[in-house]
Amino acid sequence: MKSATILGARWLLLPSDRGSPGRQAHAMAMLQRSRPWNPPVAGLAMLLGLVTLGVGVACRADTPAPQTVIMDAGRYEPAASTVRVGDAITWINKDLVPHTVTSQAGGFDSGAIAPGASWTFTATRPGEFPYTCTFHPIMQAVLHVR
Ligand SMILES: [Cu+2]
Repeated sequence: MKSATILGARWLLLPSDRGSPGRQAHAMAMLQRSRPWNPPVAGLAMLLGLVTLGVGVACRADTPAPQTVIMDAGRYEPAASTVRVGDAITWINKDLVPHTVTSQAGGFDSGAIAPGASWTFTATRPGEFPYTCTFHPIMQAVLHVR
Protein backbone atom coordinates (compact mmCIF):
# COMPACT_ATOMS: atom_id res chain seq x y z
CA MET A 1 0.00 0.00 0.00
CA LYS A 2 2.89 2.32 0.87
CA SER A 3 4.56 1.82 -2.53
CA ALA A 4 1.21 2.30 -4.27
CA THR A 5 0.76 5.58 -2.38
CA ILE A 6 4.20 6.81 -3.39
CA LEU A 7 3.64 5.68 -6.99
CA GLY A 8 0.33 7.52 -7.12
CA ALA A 9 1.87 10.73 -5.74
CA ARG A 10 4.89 10.48 -8.03
CA TRP A 11 2.61 9.99 -11.01
CA LEU A 12 0.72 13.16 -10.15
CA LEU A 13 3.98 15.07 -9.58
CA LEU A 14 5.54 13.89 -12.84
CA PRO A 15 5.12 17.11 -14.93
CA SER A 16 7.06 19.15 -12.34
CA ASP A 17 9.39 16.26 -11.50
CA ARG A 18 11.69 16.74 -14.51
CA GLY A 19 14.76 18.94 -14.50
CA SER A 20 17.53 19.62 -12.00
CA PRO A 21 18.33 17.37 -8.99
CA GLY A 22 17.38 20.33 -6.81
CA ARG A 23 13.91 20.30 -8.29
CA GLN A 24 13.68 16.58 -7.74
CA ALA A 25 14.70 17.07 -4.11
CA HIS A 26 11.99 19.71 -3.86
CA ALA A 27 9.51 17.25 -5.32
CA MET A 28 10.64 14.64 -2.77
CA ALA A 29 10.23 17.21 0.02
CA MET A 30 6.73 17.92 -1.28
CA LEU A 31 6.13 14.17 -1.25
CA GLN A 32 7.22 14.01 2.42
CA ARG A 33 5.17 17.06 3.41
CA SER A 34 2.07 15.87 1.61
CA ARG A 35 2.14 12.44 3.27
CA PRO A 36 -1.20 12.92 5.12
CA TRP A 37 -2.75 13.69 1.71
CA ASN A 38 -1.35 10.60 0.05
CA PRO A 39 -4.13 8.07 0.77
CA PRO A 40 -6.82 10.13 -1.00
CA VAL A 41 -4.39 10.95 -3.83
CA ALA A 42 -3.55 7.27 -4.22
CA GLY A 43 -7.25 6.45 -4.08
CA LEU A 44 -7.93 8.98 -6.82
CA ALA A 45 -5.11 7.56 -8.94
CA MET A 46 -6.50 4.05 -8.47
CA LEU A 47 -10.01 5.26 -9.31
CA LEU A 48 -8.67 6.89 -12.51
CA GLY A 49 -6.96 3.61 -13.36
CA LEU A 50 -10.18 1.66 -12.83
CA VAL A 51 -12.17 4.15 -14.92
CA THR A 52 -9.58 3.85 -17.73
CA LEU A 53 -9.79 0.06 -17.47
CA GLY A 54 -13.60 0.23 -17.58
CA VAL A 55 -13.56 2.41 -20.70
CA GLY A 56 -11.15 -0.05 -22.32
CA VAL A 57 -13.46 -2.98 -21.57
CA ALA A 58 -16.47 -1.01 -22.85
CA CYS A 59 -14.65 -0.24 -26.12
CA ARG A 60 -13.73 -3.88 -26.56
CA ALA A 61 -17.37 -4.90 -26.04
CA ASP A 62 -18.25 -2.35 -28.74
CA THR A 63 -16.13 -4.01 -31.45
CA PRO A 64 -18.24 -5.79 -34.07
CA ALA A 65 -18.21 -9.55 -34.49
CA PRO A 66 -15.74 -10.93 -37.05
CA GLN A 67 -17.04 -10.16 -40.52
CA THR A 68 -17.60 -12.75 -43.21
CA VAL A 69 -18.70 -12.72 -46.83
CA ILE A 70 -20.18 -15.90 -48.30
CA MET A 71 -19.43 -16.77 -51.91
CA ASP A 72 -22.20 -18.95 -53.26
CA ALA A 73 -24.15 -19.31 -56.52
CA GLY A 74 -21.78 -16.90 -58.23
CA ARG A 75 -22.42 -14.08 -55.76
CA TYR A 76 -20.81 -12.35 -52.81
CA GLU A 77 -23.18 -12.09 -49.88
CA PRO A 78 -23.35 -9.41 -48.59
CA ALA A 79 -22.33 -7.41 -51.66
CA ALA A 80 -21.17 -4.50 -49.50
CA SER A 81 -19.15 -4.77 -46.29
CA THR A 82 -17.71 -2.17 -43.96
CA VAL A 83 -14.71 -2.69 -41.71
CA ARG A 84 -12.30 -0.46 -39.85
CA VAL A 85 -8.56 -0.28 -40.45
CA GLY A 86 -7.05 -3.20 -38.54
CA ASP A 87 -10.21 -5.32 -38.77
CA ALA A 88 -10.15 -8.71 -40.42
CA ILE A 89 -12.76 -9.93 -42.87
CA THR A 90 -13.12 -13.49 -44.15
CA TRP A 91 -14.56 -14.75 -47.44
CA ILE A 92 -15.91 -18.29 -47.35
CA ASN A 93 -16.39 -20.16 -50.60
CA LYS A 94 -19.53 -22.29 -50.30
CA ASP A 95 -19.82 -22.58 -54.06
CA LEU A 96 -18.95 -25.56 -56.27
CA VAL A 97 -16.21 -23.71 -58.17
CA PRO A 98 -13.18 -21.62 -57.14
CA HIS A 99 -13.52 -17.85 -56.80
CA THR A 100 -11.19 -14.96 -56.06
CA VAL A 101 -11.53 -11.74 -54.05
CA THR A 102 -9.66 -9.25 -56.19
CA SER A 103 -9.64 -5.50 -55.63
CA GLN A 104 -9.91 -3.79 -59.00
CA ALA A 105 -7.82 -0.82 -57.86
CA GLY A 106 -5.26 -3.00 -56.07
CA GLY A 107 -4.87 -3.48 -52.35
CA PHE A 108 -5.82 -7.12 -52.08
CA ASP A 109 -6.07 -10.25 -54.18
CA SER A 110 -6.89 -13.61 -52.66
CA GLY A 111 -5.92 -15.76 -55.61
CA ALA A 112 -8.09 -18.83 -56.18
CA ILE A 113 -10.20 -19.82 -53.18
CA ALA A 114 -11.18 -23.47 -53.63
CA PRO A 115 -14.70 -24.69 -52.85
CA GLY A 116 -14.97 -25.11 -49.08
CA ALA A 117 -11.93 -22.90 -48.43
CA SER A 118 -11.78 -19.39 -47.01
CA TRP A 119 -9.52 -16.35 -47.18
CA THR A 120 -9.00 -13.65 -44.55
CA PHE A 121 -7.83 -10.12 -45.21
CA THR A 122 -6.89 -7.48 -42.64
CA ALA A 123 -7.64 -3.94 -43.79
CA THR A 124 -4.57 -1.70 -43.63
CA ARG A 125 -5.76 1.58 -45.16
CA PRO A 126 -9.09 3.37 -45.49
CA GLY A 127 -10.93 3.63 -48.77
CA GLU A 128 -13.54 2.07 -51.00
CA PHE A 129 -12.43 -1.15 -52.62
CA PRO A 130 -14.69 -2.56 -55.31
CA TYR A 131 -13.71 -6.15 -55.92
CA THR A 132 -14.52 -8.95 -58.29
CA CYS A 133 -13.74 -12.56 -59.07
CA THR A 134 -11.14 -12.84 -61.82
CA PHE A 135 -12.78 -16.09 -63.01
CA HIS A 136 -16.30 -14.64 -63.02
CA PRO A 137 -16.15 -10.87 -63.60
CA ILE A 138 -19.92 -10.69 -63.26
CA MET A 139 -19.37 -11.18 -59.51
CA GLN A 140 -19.12 -7.67 -58.03
CA ALA A 141 -18.99 -6.36 -54.47
CA VAL A 142 -17.39 -3.58 -52.48
CA LEU A 143 -15.39 -3.38 -49.26
CA HIS A 144 -15.53 -0.08 -47.38
CA VAL A 145 -12.61 0.47 -45.00
CA ARG A 146 -13.01 3.32 -42.49
CU1 LIG B 1 -15.63 -16.72 -59.29
